[in-house]
Formats: sequence, C-alpha cells, structure tokens
Amino acid sequence: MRKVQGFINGEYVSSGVYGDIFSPATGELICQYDVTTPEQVDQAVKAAEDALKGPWGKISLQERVDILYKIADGIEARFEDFLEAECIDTGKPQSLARHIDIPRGAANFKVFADTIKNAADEAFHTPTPDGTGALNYTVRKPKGVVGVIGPWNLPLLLMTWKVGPALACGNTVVVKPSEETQLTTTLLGEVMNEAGVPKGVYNVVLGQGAVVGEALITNPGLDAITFTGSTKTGERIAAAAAKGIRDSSLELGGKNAGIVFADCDMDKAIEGTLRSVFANCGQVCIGTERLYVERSIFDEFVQRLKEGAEAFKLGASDDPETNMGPLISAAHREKVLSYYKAAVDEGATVVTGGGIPEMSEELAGGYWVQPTIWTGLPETAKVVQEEIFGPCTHIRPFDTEEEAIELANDTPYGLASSVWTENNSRAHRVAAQMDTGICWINSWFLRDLRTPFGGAKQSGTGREGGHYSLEFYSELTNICVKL
Ligand code: NAD
Ligand code: 6OD
Repeated sequence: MRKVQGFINGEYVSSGVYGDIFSPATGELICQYDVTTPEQVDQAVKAAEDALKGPWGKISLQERVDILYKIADGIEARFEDFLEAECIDTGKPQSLARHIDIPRGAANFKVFADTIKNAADEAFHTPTPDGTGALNYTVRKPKGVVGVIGPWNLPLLLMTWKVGPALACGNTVVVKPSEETQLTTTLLGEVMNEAGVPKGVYNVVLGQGAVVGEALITNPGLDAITFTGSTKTGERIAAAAAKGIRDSSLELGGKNAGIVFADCDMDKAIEGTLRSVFANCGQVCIGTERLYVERSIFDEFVQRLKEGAEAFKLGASDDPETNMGPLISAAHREKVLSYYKAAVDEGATVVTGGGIPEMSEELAGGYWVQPTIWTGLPETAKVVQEEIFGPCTHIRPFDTEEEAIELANDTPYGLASSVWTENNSRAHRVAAQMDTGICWINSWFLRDLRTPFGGAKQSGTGREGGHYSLEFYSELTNICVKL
C-alpha cells in the first residue's frame, strides 16, 4: 500500500500516526498518510522562516526565475507519475488530468516566473515647494511565510496556482493539501529538491482541516494565508488571519449560472454546457449548477443536454473511453444524494439521472452517482440555491434578457457565469452585468493565467492571476528620495 509523508525542511518526515485514504473509484483502502503532529507544524513554519533568512532570501531574481522553470520542467519530466498519483487520489479520468491538471501544474510555475521577471513597478516624480522635487519608487519584497490550504477537486492545479506566485515573489510556503488528496503535493517535494529549491522553502503538512489546518492557520509564524475551498472554511480562515493582521486570499464556493439565448450556436452551447456541468463529475468550483434557457429553445436544449448526459462513460480512470469519474468520497456522495432527494421532494422533474449508476463488480464500491438534470423547480428550491458540487444542474426557461440577468445574479455567490449567444452586442452587454469574478462568453474554463481570477460576494475576496497574484504575495516599500 502507498504511504505518504509530510515534507519539512527538504525531507519527508514521519509521525507514526496514520490516516487512511480510500479509492474514490473502488472504495478500497489504497493509501495511508502520516498525520503531521502540532510540533511538526511548528517545525515546518520554523523551517520556512529560516529559509527566508538563508540562501532563498538572498538569491537574485534571475536565479529564482530559473529555479521556477526547473520546477516546471521537473513536473513535465515526471508527467506520468503526477498523472497516476492525481488519478489514484481523485478517481478522475486520465484523459481529463492529462490535459488540464498536470499541464497546469507546470504552467503555474512558468507563468509566474515570467510575470515576476517582467513586472514593472511604479515611479513618480513629485513636485516640492523648493522646486527640486522628489522621486518615489517601489521595492517589491516577499511577504514572508505563506500558508497554502487547498481543496481536493483539482489538487495539483489549485495548489501550484498559489505556490507558483508565492515562490516567484520570494516567499516560503507551508502547504496543507486536502486530507482526501495528498499524493501530488507530497510528490512535488521531490521535484523541489531536484530543482535546487533550498531546504525549508516548500513544506507540506498532512491531516484533517480541523486539526492540522487549525494548527497551521493559528501559527503566528505565518505572514499570510491563501486558501481555496468552501465558503464556510473561508470564514474560519479569514477570522484566523485577522489575528495578527495577516492578509488572506480566499477562493471559495459558487452557484454558477449559465444563460443560453435563442440566438446561440446550439452545438457549441450544448458541447460547452456538457463540460461546464459535468466535467470532473461536477466537482469544479466554476461549474454550472443553474441554467437559464430562452423559452423558444428550452425543450430542444433540455433534450440535447439529456442525450449528452446519458452518453457519458463512467469508468476506471485509465480506461481511455472514460470521460466521467466518481465523486471524491463516501461522505461527499451522501451529500450529493441528499440533494438528489431534496430535488424530488420539492417537486422537480428529473430529466435524467437522480441516483447511483450500476457499475462493474470491480467499481461497485466506488462513490459513483448519475449525471443528473432537473427542471420545474422554483428559484427557492434547495438545489437551485445551494452549492452541490456534483454532476447536476437545474434548467429554467426565461423570456427576456433582463429576466435572465436578474435570475443569474440572484444568489449569495459570485464566482463564475457563462453566456451563450451569437449576438456580440448582447454578449458583452449581459457579461458586463454579471455579478461574478469571471464571465465566459461562448466558452467555459478557458483560462489565461495573466487575468484576474476570484470571486465576488460569498465566493471570495481578492483576485489572483498575473500581476494580481504579485500584489497578494508581495509587500511593497515605497522609497521617497528628496532630490
Ligand atoms: P473545504 O473548505 O472543506 O476544505 C478545503 C481545505 O481546508 C482542506 O484542505 C481542509 O482540510 C481545510 N480545512 C478545513 N477546515 C479547516 C480549518 N478549520 N482550518 C484550516 N484548514 C481547514 O473544501 P473542500 O470540500 O475541500 O472543497 C470543495 C469546496 O471548495 C467547494 O465549496 C468549492 O466551491 C470550493 N472551491 C473553490 C475554488 C475557487 O477557486 N473559488 C476552487 C476549488 C474549490
Ligand atoms: O484556473 C484556475 O486558476 C482556477 N483557480 C480554477 C479553479 C477551479 C475550481 O475548481
């Protein structure tokens, strides 16, 4: 059986206390991880503090950039190892992780190496009463030790999305991956050593959020906390960060809407919506769980989405035919199934799915659910209001553009939205009125890592990506020179 250990000061460490990891695909015990003790969390933070004072704090920007490129090269060189680890942990199809999770793991280091290398900082010539003036310019410095806490849905992608810019800005990190998915975060320790990252710059602690996560976020040695996960945990992170006035970046939950106008390209809208609802078995924070479709095309759209949903091939991650995996855990399946039941209890028409699929004997113990579509519910229904994080969506007809915008925005969340129309004016007009951090027009999850990413309302605070990440991961000193 696989064993996973925390990574502190450049070495894998043991505590002798183990936690279990079960395969999402089969339900079998597949891995044991070494639960990091509170003393080891302190050691990890201390190692990160010391590394800031050591060689990492002294190397040139170019050397740091070169190291970030070596980390990216290291991930690419061990692509198949990362792919296998990510798919064992999550059960997701290799066909998905091969094109999204692992390449983004490498890209997150390259992009932020380029961003920091090309960052231009401000300078101002300031008039003074004596006429000689002053020059103001800014020096960018690391914030210090950054705590990085991630979820289980895109483990490598979302962890490196934070670690890449944090290291680019010269910080050191202590990472706590989700207790469900730790393989790629710990494997990255080997790549860090091979790339010449000094000891203590990248540390990993393992365990439950309520225990090991708490020990990390309450450690006064952290200078900032960057978090991706649920809104509920985000509130706890923000409260912990407030002690000591530490900065936090919070990328949280969503209840994302898609608006489909009658003038859309139907083939593209169906193809894109099948991805936005069902990719990663619906476990994507930017996924579409509410669809508003113009009445004249409603029946056709529902029928075609149903056909697409029923064509998904659920199966083992290494089967090239598989394009949908299981949910992450037994507990998460219970949660998703409770929403499937709530939809029926509240009077939904179940267009497709709604239960547990029949799987082969080998996979029968896994956490599988059917891709599911509902219609006919009021906006007040639980499955229309609350984030489910499963392969499901509710579809409702609308009659006017104004009505669609109002329905889409009527949620406490504000992460992502998508608009499907071939009318350019309408596309831009509607997108600009979406109360979300990102709005895709005729696309979904099309990413340019230089752009701001984050959530409005209860979907988070702050933006990361491109120079927005540099703002979070650096401390600025303005230097004012009297001339
Ligand atoms: P979660 O909030 O339960 O856990 C996220 C991480 O926080 C885990 O590592 C967990 O161990 C840790 N944690 C939990 N309690 C903690 C505490 N008290 N102190 C410190 N750490 C603690 O979220 P999840 O179930 O892993 O992920 C699913 C959620 O994440 C969904 O709501 C989804 O929308 C959200 N998400 C958001 C984004 C985004 O970019 N906005 C991306 C992915 C997932
Ligand atoms: O693409 C990204 O940078 C990003 N943060 C995606 C988030 C996906 C949520 O599950």
